[in-house]
Amino acid sequence: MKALILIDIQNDFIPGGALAVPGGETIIPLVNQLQGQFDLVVATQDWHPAHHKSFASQHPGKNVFETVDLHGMDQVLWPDHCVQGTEGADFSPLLEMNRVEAIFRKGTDPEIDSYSGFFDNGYRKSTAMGVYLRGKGVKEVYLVGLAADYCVYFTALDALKEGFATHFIEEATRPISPEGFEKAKADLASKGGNILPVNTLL
Ligand code: VGL
Ligand code: ZN
Repeated sequence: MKALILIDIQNDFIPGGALAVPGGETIIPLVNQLQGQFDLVVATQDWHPAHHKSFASQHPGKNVFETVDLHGMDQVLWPDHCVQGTEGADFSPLLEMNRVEAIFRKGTDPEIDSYSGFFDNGYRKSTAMGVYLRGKGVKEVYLVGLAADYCVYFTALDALKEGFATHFIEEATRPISPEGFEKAKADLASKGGNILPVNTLL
């Protein structure tokens, strides 16, 4: 069984949103087209309470994109984004959601960030996405969505750790930073991930 995981394709990560990924909207037609090739489609949703500690607004005197220490871990400070119940946290209206069988929400604990769809950044809690996918007989996961150098990358790392054959579909993701994208791809490839050009699937 092969699963397609749609990562954080939410209004705030698309131009016009609070933490827009350049060109983020351009992946959506491709993501919609790819869904038909998979046995199972699931999605993750960044879903923060209003005063989440990953927000620069919660650290007086600090700026967006600075790094601080948060409970012993490095934390990049983000603009307020994907606040629970807001339009920014909604999936893009352009994204086909009918085939999505489950949605895994993350970033709900105000004290810790969560880039991966499997665990928070400190591995304190699981979303149970791994258990769910195994329960469905999934052996291979294909990752698409936003942002390539944060949530897609960290989800891919955990997918590898969880024992899934892991494919990162290059053209169906966009990064916050181009350097971050190159580093993420090199690191994933070195750890056994497959950087897959989309034309092999179409
Ligand atoms: C993300 C930064 C903060 C992402 C989420 O979806 O890549 N990045 N929260
Ligand atoms: Zn977030």
